[in-house]
Amino acid sequence: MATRMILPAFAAAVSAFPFSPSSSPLIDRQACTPATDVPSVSNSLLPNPFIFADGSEVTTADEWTCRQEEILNAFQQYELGDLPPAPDSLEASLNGGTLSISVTVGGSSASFSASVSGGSGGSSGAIIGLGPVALPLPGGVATITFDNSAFAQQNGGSSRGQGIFYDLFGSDHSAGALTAWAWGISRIIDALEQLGAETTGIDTARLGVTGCSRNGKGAFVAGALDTRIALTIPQESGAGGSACWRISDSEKAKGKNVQTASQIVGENVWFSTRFDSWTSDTSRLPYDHHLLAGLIAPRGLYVPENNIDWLGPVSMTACMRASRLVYEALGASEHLGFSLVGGHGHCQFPASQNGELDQFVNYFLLDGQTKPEIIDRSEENAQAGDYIDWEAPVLS
Ligand code: MCU
Repeated sequence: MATRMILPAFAAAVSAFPFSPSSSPLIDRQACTPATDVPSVSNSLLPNPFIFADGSEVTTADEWTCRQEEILNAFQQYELGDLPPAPDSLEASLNGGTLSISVTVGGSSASFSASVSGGSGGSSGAIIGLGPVALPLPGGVATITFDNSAFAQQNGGSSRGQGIFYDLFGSDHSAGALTAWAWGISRIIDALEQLGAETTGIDTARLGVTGCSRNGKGAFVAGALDTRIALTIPQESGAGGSACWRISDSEKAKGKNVQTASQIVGENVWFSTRFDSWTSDTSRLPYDHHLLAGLIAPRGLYVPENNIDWLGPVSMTACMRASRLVYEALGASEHLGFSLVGGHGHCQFPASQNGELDQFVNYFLLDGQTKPEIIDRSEENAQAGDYIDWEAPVLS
C-alpha cells in the first residue's frame, strides 16, 4: 500500500507571526545565571558534569538544567561558535510534500525548504534527517529531509562561511557548520509548530533528528541545542559526536588510527575557528563530549556506532558510558542507548540493531507505551571509570 502523504497534493497552508521568547531553542531550561565566560581547565580526565564553573555543586534536577546552560555556553565558546537566537520573523508553508521556510534577521532574509513524507495520516511523530534518513524506521513515522550541506557547506576548509546560514548572518559568523545546521533544524521545528498538526500531520512533541557520520555529528549537536527534540539518533558520528576529544587523543598516543581534534579542524569546517586554539591540548577544555550527551539528558538519545578505528571505538564507548552517569543521576538511564556493533560498512545500519532502534522510535516518536531497555552494547571493554575522577549524585 502506498504511504499516505502528510497533506493531499496541492493543499497549501501559510502562516507567519513574530516570534515570542518561548520560541527560543532553550525553552525549557531553567532561568539561572550560569557562567557566560567559562574558564579553561587543566584536566586530562573528563570534567565533572556536576560541578559549576564557580565550584558549586549540582544537587537537584533543576540545578542540572542551569548547569546545562553553562555547558552550552562552554561548547559555543570553545568549539561550536555562537548559536544565534530565533529569527525576527518566520513564514512557513506546506505544499504537497514541500515545507518552505522564509526567515528574516535584521535586514536580511533567506528561504529554504525541506521535504516531508510518510506519517500515519493523523498526528505522527517525525524524524528530521540531515540528508536522506538512512535508518530502517518502523512504519508510521514521517520523515523530513533537510539539505544541511546547502544550509552550511562542508567541502573542506575553503567552504567556510558558505551556504544559506552565512548568507543570512555573514560569512564571518563564528558558528561552524554543525551549529549552523542546528539553527536551521530549529527553524524547521518553528515552522511545524506554527503550521500546527492539523496542517502538517506532525506532532511536534514527537520529533527526532538523525544523520550519519559527518551528518551524525550534526544530528548530535542539533539534539543538544534544541530541547524540543525528543529523540536524537546520531549514527556513526565518531569524533565531534559520540567520541570524547581527550580519549581519542589518548588512543592516538597509543598508536591507534583515530580522528582527533587537531586533525578534524584541518579537514573540514564543522567547528568554529574558535576551536583551533584548543585542539593541540584538549585537556584545557572545561567540558568534553560526554557533556554533549549531557545537554540532551534526560531526553531520548540512541547512539548506534561502528568499530571503525577512525571513529574511535574505545573513545566512543567510554565517552558515552560517562554520559550514562548523567542519565542515571536523572533517573533516566533507559533514555540513553549506546550500541557499538562492527562488521558492516560505514553508515550501513545492521539488522542486529533494528530491535533497539524500534524500541527508541516507538517510545519517543510513536505510541510512547513501553520504555526502551537499558542498552549499553560494545565490543570494547572500555569503562568510563578509567577516564573520570567523579561520581554522579542522585539528583533530587
Ligand atoms: C565520521 O565522520 C566523518 C569523519 O569525521 C571524517 O574524517 C571523514 O572524512 O568522513 C566521515 C564521514 O562523514 O563519512 C561519510
